Amino acid sequence: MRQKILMMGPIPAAQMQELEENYTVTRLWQEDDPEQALAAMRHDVTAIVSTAFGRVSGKLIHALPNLEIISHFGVGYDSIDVAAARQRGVVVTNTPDVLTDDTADMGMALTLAVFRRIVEGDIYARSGQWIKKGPMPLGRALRGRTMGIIGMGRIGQAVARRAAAFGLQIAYTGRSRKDGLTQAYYPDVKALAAAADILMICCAYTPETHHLVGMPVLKALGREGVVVNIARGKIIDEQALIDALQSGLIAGAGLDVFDNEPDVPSSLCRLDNVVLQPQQGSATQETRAAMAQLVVDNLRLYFEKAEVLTPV
Ligand code: 8YV
Repeated sequence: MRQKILMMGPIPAAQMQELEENYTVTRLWQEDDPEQALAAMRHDVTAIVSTAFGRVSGKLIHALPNLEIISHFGVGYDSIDVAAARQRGVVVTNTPDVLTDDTADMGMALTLAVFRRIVEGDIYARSGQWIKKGPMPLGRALRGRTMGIIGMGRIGQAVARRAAAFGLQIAYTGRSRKDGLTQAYYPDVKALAAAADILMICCAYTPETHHLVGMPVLKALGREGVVVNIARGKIIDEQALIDALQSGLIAGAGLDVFDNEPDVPSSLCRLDNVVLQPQQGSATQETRAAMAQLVVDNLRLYFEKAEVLTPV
């Protein structure tokens, strides 16, 4: 009998097709009445494919008595109640490594965009302001500044390698000092912010990192400082960030993630000193295909051999 897969959101077409060829797939986000669809199939579902945008709650996990595996499309799995999955013996997998480089590239792209005013410059050139007003106001150089990285995991380290090539000094914070890393370690995020010009957020979203970057950290970062977030919106206290940007307490921000996606606060959209992206860190054709393939391969291996490639 074919395994029944509950999909919480879309993955690229080629891997979607592969899933549909091998399993019975329900696209929950396209159901007219998702509650009713779930109730009708809850005893049949053996696997969930989840994305960052469809929460896999403990309630959902417990409502599916034959669920065996959650194959998540993404490296960050804060949208899944992993404790509830473990309690039920449900395997959870994610997609690390394949998205590291693109996400790190986004961190540098946002940093450069803020310092060199890339988006403002694009608007200036397109809108004819260059002709009307002459050269636009100057940006700021990156070289010689210090980047403070919150979360020196795979993505944080990939950002650090890129930042070093741009002439930046690196410091970091995290749960502990990482063996083999020579960059300055700050156990305290406020001390890191005080030492940094750019605060680069790369850590996982957990109860410990909720609103980790709030007003005290932003004050410590200071008037020349820039915040870049390529991790999760809720790591920043968004209202504090907006207040700090509006009042000039910090110089700017590059944001790929927000507190209540896809709703981006209009007060952020009105600011010139921020560059915004609709969660594009892993959003290249190559990386999304590799992530989706890992989702499919984890499922296949699990159902064939009770093994997985990338367990959480
Ligand atoms: C999302 C991400 O998975 O990997 C993560 O944790 O946030 C992204 O790569 C992607 O937006 C698809 O949901």
